[in-house]
Amino acid sequence: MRPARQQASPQESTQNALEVHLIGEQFAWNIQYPGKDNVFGKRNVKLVTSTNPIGLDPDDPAGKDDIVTLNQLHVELNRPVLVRISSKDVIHSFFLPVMRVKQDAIPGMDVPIHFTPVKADATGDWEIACAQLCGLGHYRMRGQLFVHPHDDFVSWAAKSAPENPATPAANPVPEATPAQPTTTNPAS
Ligand SMILES: [Cu+2]
Repeated sequence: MRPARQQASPQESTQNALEVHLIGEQFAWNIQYPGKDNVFGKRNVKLVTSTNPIGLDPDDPAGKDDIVTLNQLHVELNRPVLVRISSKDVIHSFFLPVMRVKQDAIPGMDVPIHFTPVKADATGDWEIACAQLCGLGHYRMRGQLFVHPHDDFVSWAAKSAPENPATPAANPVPEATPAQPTTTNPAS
């Protein structure tokens, strides 16, 4: 099969690139986009919660418009993509078979890789795999790559922009409801 990416020098490949941060965790890929202002909000591992998986700093104005997705990497056709890869816990490996791209995701490191998609596909059939045996849930650590023509990418970004700028995560996990009191009143 012909690869769905083009070969180019690093300089060519990162001009006008769409830059995203990809943060691996057991067992998912978190993806941060800089949003309309094109500036990434600061991240702090101490701020990581179930609703803020990448630890986006709520006090940083640059992060208010950031888009955070879970296991879904959306990119633009014919536009270079620069992915900065890191991990929250153990060593994972970001693997995009269709782009012939593979790079370890290492805690404490921020590793750039780039590719330019030259075929569009919005079916979700293009897999993001983890190519490092990273724990018991390794088998379910997979995502999808979507390559959109320019206009579709713009509308995806508009649709995915945080409606409430105070909510950093696009895929919040609901907090558990507090348990009901179990004490009984002996007088009743
Ligand atoms: Cu993994």
